[in-house]
Amino acid sequence: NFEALNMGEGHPARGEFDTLFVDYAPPGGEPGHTVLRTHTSPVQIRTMLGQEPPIYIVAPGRVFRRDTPDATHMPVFHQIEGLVIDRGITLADLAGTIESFTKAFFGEGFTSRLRPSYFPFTEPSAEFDIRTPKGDWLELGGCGMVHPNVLRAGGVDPEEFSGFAFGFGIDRMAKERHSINDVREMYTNDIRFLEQF
Ligand code: 2U9
Repeated sequence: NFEALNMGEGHPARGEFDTLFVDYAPPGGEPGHTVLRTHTSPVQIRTMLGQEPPIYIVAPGRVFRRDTPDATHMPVFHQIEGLVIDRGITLADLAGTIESFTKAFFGEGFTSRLRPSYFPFTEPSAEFDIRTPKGDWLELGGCGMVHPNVLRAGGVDPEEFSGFAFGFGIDRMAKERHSINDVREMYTNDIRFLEQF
């Protein structure tokens, strides 16, 4: 969840994750040291450790952060992350993939843009926004070229391979697509809400 993603103990970026630990101890573990994953990235790390590149995967799943529920936050939510590792992968491949996804998911009238940002696990890093046919920009997720330290942590030689990764919140996408104004609606199982879909 942290070390293999270039966030060692004491890395300031760790403070941005409002992490949840549980008392349960797995065999050989200590109580209070089991972290509920704050992103689906451990899936990609295990994939890198378990198979040789080329790697082209998406990792959807439930993630956990210590947030007080409100209209835009839940302590349990869902992400989808993607990882590509191959020879000769560049930022152009990343930008093209995001643009193709934007048009396929939202419609031909939508476009995307990348805005420079920072994540410990990607370099360079960017936030990606989509532009609606009306001209409004919506922030959707983050992405970047996989940091050489992350490739190394996954057993991949950064001299031979490069890669890109992206991540976004599924709940937030559903919120945008269906004009839901409170994410908590998606967890309360109110039949009047569910019947609309
Ligand atoms: C590996 C290497 C790189 C995944 C990435 C983001 C940027 C990102 C957020 C979007 C909205 C999380 O749900 S959210 O709050 N995600 O901004 N995720 S790059 O980067 C990886 C993952 C795995 C091995």
